[in-house]
Amino acid sequence: MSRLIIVSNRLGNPTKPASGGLAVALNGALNSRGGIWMGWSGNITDTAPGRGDIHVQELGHITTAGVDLTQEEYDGYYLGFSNSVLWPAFHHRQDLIDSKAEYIDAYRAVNRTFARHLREMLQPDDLIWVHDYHLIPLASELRAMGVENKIGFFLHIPLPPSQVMSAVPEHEWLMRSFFSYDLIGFQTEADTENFNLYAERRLDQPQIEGDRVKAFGSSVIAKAFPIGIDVEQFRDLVASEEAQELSDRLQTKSQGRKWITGVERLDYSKGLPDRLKIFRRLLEKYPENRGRSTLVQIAPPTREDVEAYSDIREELERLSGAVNGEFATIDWTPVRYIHRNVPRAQLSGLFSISKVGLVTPLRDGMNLVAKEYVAVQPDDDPGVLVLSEFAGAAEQMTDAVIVNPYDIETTADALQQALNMPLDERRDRHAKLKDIVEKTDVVIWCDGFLDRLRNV
Ligand code: ADQ
Repeated sequence: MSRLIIVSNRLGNPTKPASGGLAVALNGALNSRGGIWMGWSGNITDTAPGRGDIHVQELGHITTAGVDLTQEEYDGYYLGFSNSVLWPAFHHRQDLIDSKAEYIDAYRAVNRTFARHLREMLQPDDLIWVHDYHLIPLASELRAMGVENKIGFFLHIPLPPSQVMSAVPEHEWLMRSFFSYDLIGFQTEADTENFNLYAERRLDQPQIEGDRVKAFGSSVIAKAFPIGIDVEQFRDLVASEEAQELSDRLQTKSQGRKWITGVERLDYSKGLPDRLKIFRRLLEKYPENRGRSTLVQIAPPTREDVEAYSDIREELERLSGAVNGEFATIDWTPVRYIHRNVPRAQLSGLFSISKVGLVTPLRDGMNLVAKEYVAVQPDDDPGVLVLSEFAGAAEQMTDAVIVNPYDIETTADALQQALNMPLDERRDRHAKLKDIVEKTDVVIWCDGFLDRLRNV
């Protein structure tokens, strides 16, 4: 069996129990085939830009290779082009693009440094799998160095329509670099369609045959591989003492109360201010929820060095303060806002007793929280998933209560409907959602992508 080479911005740590489903799946795939995981070491050094010292560690079947970045590279490649240009544009927030000429240079240079290190470690039949928007041009850099191995790419975030993509500086170059891969995986059919439409509208005489797109004298397979979660691992968490202890405590406290839960990084794509407005509207319009329904919003900090993130924390604190100021009573706090990471066992416990999982991003590649929430609902008395139509997950999870989070009024109505949904309907929706989550778990996703790549 050929070795597997994973390349991602963040380096996984195979020695630690992986906390996220993705890390578990990738560690599993690497362990069974043997291989290398290459990524940024997490170190910022003051060596000359482009040198990118590499730290190689052998851990059983797996070799990890961590590449250092200089401050300049980190600022331009990571904070700059990846998170101040591509992230906002790919989440349809062209207004938040903050582009400087040196960003794209640093982005190219870091991709070249990764490619240079990788080429030195490669064997002819290694299978290479590159992850996410930080590393789109990696394959074209490798091809320019003569690498002929099969190379696949998976985009974890959405691919926007061509009109939005056009806002990205040098988008033709970026889109062209996709054609150096053998296989590109997107989260949804909609993303795949956006890729094909861009090719049709903006490339010179592309040919699209099934899932193969030909242009620039090369061809690539573009296909949806919706990512899943590690269902078993998440269910084990909910059975843990830590999770049980928390859910017992909450249930004792919540006699006759309903918990509504939202969990995500504090990112503008996740629609957090709108969520608080939706909850406030629920309390205004359906006053029977006062004293009864509590929104637990967990939103740990993320990318605080990027300017577009600085306002959102303040806005969220202001909004949650305002809702609590207006509606709280001596013995009831409407919003519990936690701006920290919470152990995953506790998250699973909280999900399991929440009557509503409120997942309302304005744009999201997939959204794993929606799947985690469904995975731990009790079959006999399940809660209801309220899901934004703009999360990739909505393409698969059609039995959730699907909402448009920009429309505060109808989403507040949908939340009220979810809180009062009859047991039969809840069970029916839950059974269908659970089936989808189980049938498309992360191991199936990982094997599906690699099988296809191997057979391209
Ligand atoms: P993210 O944008 O990070 O991922 P998501 O898919 O929801 O979004 O995954 C977040 C993960 O972090 C979940 O497993 C969640 O439980 C965990 N998490 C969130 N808040 C936490 C907290 N406070 N404490 C502990 N754990 C927390 C990107 C894309 C998504 C895509 C994934 C996977 O933006 O659209 O689904 O990659 O491809």
